[in-house]
Amino acid sequence: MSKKAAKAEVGAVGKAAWLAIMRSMMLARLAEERLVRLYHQGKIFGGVYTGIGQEAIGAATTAACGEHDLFTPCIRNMTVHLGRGECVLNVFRQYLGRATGPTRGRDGNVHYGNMKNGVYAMISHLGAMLPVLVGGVMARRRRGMDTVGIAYIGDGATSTGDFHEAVNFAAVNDVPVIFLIENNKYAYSTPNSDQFRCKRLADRAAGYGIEGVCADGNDAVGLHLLTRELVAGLRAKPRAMLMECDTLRMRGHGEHDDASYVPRELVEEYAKRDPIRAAWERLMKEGVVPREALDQLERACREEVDRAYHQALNEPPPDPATLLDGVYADA
Ligand SMILES: Cc1ncc(C[n+]2csc(CCOP(=O)(O)OP(=O)(O)O)c2C)c(N)n1
Repeated sequence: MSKKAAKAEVGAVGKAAWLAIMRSMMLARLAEERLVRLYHQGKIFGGVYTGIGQEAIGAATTAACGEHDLFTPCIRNMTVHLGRGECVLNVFRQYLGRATGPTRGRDGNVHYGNMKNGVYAMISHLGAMLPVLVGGVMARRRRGMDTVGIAYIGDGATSTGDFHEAVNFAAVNDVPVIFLIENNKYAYSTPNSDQFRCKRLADRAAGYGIEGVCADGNDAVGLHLLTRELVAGLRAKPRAMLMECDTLRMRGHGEHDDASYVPRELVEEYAKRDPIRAAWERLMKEGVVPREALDQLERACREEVDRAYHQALNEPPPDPATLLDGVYADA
């Protein structure tokens, strides 16, 4: 595509849509940076696993979808939650174990979702959410909805049996699901070279008889344009596909991990391609969103994160008398 055509395409999406994508990314970055500090102060219940450096993927792809579409996020997908309408206040409630949070102060802090937003609450078992999403999309389509699904998984999760079963089943039944692999090069400390022998994970698509595409996971603008096209294609002709997004985890597996096994040069290379800065610069350069609008958005996001954190902090933890609520079926 020529530079002129690419510019026209970016312009056609419109300022409001780009600002919404930027908002999801900025809110997630600011909220997660706050969560990192809180973790090291011992104020978080459980670990803290962030998607810092990977924000573009959830933000750009959810924004390309419709009201009835379905999503299964993983631990690095705060921008999937926010992109589908979750509020930062609920995020802090969840991590601070508040009774007012999505899981009412119970369960792991990443195990939340909201079906009103089409977002399933994840469980941590890698690959386990993939067949759930395939079934969810099939169920909605049988009810006459034109639902498409996006399943987000890491490179490591592609080595599970669940991944194979879900992709093969969706392929055979033409279920419109994008299996989106966030290849951030490591599954905890295991590098790609110890995980698979194919050149790209998207190459595996051929074995399932489906299409596989590769994308730059740090380029929110390119990723959004591509996903709009793919989602429209899947609605027109339902089918499964693999999408591999190249990215890097910019922190440890969780905050307990210093990631000393990741070469410094690799981290430096991806730091130069920070997804928020890259999108900011491109949108300004293309003349779609003026600098003032982005500056203003950033200020608003900082205020929102600050307000949400302080409000959540002042809310109550679960009442110990409710400990067994939801554990056994009520008579
Ligand atoms: C079935 C299963 N095996 C092992 C684990 C432990 N575990 C949690 S995250 C993780 C690494 C995940 O790597 P990847 O899928 O590449 O995602 P990333 O953390 O890089 O985003 C492992 C091994 C698990 N949760 N589930």
